[in-house]
Amino acid sequence: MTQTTFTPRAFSGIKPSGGLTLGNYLGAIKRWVAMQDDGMETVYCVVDMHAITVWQDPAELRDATREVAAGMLASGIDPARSILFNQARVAEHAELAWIFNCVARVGWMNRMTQFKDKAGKNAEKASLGLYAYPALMAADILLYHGTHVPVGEDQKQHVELTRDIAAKFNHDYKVDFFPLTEPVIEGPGMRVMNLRDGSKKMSKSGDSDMERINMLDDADTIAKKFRKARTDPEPLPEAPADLADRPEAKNLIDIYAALADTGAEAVLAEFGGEGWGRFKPALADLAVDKLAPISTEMRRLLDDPAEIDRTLAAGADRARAIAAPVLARTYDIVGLLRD
Ligand code: AQP
Repeated sequence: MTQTTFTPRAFSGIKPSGGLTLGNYLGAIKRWVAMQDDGMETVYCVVDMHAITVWQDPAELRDATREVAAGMLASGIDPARSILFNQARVAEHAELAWIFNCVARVGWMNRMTQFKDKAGKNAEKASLGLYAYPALMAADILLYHGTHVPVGEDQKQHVELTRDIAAKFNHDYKVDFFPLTEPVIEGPGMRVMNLRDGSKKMSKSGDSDMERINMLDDADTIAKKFRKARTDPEPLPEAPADLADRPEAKNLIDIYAALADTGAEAVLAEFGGEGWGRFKPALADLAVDKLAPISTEMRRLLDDPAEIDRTLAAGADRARAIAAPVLARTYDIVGLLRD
């Protein structure tokens, strides 16, 4: 079989399961903007159908979908250069996901650590959608023949599963139709941790608001959250290697480095050996400096939700123009009759 060469195209998404966090910004959106600015073809999606794998209040889901879109736009995603839309507007995602449900194996799904984390001890009561989520994610990526998927470290396993689904589909149907996708994971701050427990990641839907920085937090709230962020009694170390057993300290230093576009080494060159008294306010100032322009623009955009909806609908039209022929060809390959 000859190997098809696929045009480089990035796909990534964010679930509107709550307001945007600093984790979404540093782990995902910041790099999405860089990929767009590098001239790569980029497709970015508010993955609302993923959000409903756990209960979402309908009115809050609508608000969160617009907030996530506003966050992407305010951070520099340009709808003229990137395709930006919400998943529910392009029905091909759900249709291809069904086919992938029939390609993926139960054994593969059983190995997904995110399902185990999210379902916890109540796996029997989790929705079937939460379990099948990685097949929908594979459909999201492969509908656009996405070759690059810029995600945080936590999503790496799902991107690897996307490769497995593509490879099995190509093998079973003796085609070379879906590309084998690479996760793109790099740079400091790629996994932003919970401010109260450095062993957990910062999440939109965590129990306490104090454990995360929301993109719409004001300056006082950001300062308060960093001031109260958990640390240990030791001073900041001189070298990054000494952060290995200090998850909370490492997290704050990584956040500083990511916001300043530098590395932990440079941060420790400035603050190493000191207590937290100077570092925490400096971190808060830096965060406010970097995030305030984004939150101000987000608020401006959110004042006109109809305009956000128009932007998402226009993006969906462009997305469908790519997705529909890929789905049609998939139906043909599988042997599903259609008009
Ligand atoms: N804490 C994080 N650090 C680095 N990257 C992160 N991402 C999310 N949180 C962090 C990255 O953001 C992109 C979109 O993720 P998502 O919001 O769709 O899904 P999630 O990772 O399940 O996010 P949450 O906030 O943890 O959602 P809830 O609370 O609803 O379960 C991805 O690229 C992700 O890596």
